[in-house]
Amino acid sequence: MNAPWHILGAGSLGCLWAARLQQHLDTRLILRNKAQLKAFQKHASIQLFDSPLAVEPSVHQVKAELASAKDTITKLVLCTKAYDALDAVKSVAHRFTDKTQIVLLQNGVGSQQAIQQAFPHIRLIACATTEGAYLKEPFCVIWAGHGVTRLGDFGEPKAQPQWLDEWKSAGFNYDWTDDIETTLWRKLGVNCIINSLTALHECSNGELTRPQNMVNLLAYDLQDLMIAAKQPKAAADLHALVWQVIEDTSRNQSSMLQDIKRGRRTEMQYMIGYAYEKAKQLDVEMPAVRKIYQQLCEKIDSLGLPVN
Ligand code: NAD
Ligand code: KPL
Repeated sequence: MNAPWHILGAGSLGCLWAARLQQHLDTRLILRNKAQLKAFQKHASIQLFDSPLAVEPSVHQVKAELASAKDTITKLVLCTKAYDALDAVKSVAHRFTDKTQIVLLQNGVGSQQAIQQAFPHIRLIACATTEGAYLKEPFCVIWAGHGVTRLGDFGEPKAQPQWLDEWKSAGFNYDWTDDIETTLWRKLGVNCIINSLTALHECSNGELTRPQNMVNLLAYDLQDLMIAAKQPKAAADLHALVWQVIEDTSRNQSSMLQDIKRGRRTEMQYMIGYAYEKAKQLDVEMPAVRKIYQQLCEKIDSLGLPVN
């Protein structure tokens, strides 16, 4: 009998992952508190709309529990925002064994290192996913964009985990890499530019053709940082990558703009904030990044949202 999958965080991606894994595998959702558990237990299921146009959801019966449960955790998918990631992992650490592996779905860079430092003996698998999902209501998820999840060992590359066969049988579109760090840095570059500028100008990704010059200046700065941080593969053709993503996602609102519009804390410190701090550490001059980071902090602060 395969060990169960534990999904920590019942937001958009957590509900999507739990609903899809549950179809083939023993899956448990770890909820935040007793109130959330009580709310879940009314239906004890997740509703999944396969696209924003889908009329009927599929319904998935999932077991739910709190972090304080006692059974061991072998395969954990961490589905919180980056700023909640470390505390969430700590909340279930009493259930880890020497076989525990954690799949990290967080956007940006920084949360993975924090978890690695706190849990150096746990196998961490980091992801960059283009899956898109949002909650219509609690435990009711719209699968807005069917994407691909690139994943790989955060730290020393090891043999591909056997559970990838389980993801395959659950219909996951994934792509294993031995160099997830390059993927994370490239995604960081894209997010630093697109998320920051769309949040500042309150525009769709496609409308970034207006501050075109700033897109290019930020890309030059970030390339300098990537070279200094010994990530030359991430720096290669960064401009072309960013313009390609702008074109491919032209009608999207970036996740940072969505957070700002909904009055929610952003993940800025794991995107442009990470780049800004890293540049200070490595003594890299990044005038465009500094300017946009400061403007973004001022805007977010003026909206009464946390800048950390
Ligand atoms: P979300 O805000 O919808 O969900 C996060 C959930 O985690 C919330 O329900 C929150 O209550 C829960 N949580 C936080 N701390 C917890 C704890 N200690 N115990 C239990 N639950 C806890 O976020 P999301 O949209 O699912 O995004 C998760 C991550 O995936 C983010 O880093 C995001 O940038 C990334 N991502 C999201 C999408 C998307 O389409 N939603 C796409 C790509 C990447
Ligand atoms: O990852 C994204 C985000 O919004 O967080 C991009 C690629 C910019 C798409 O909107």
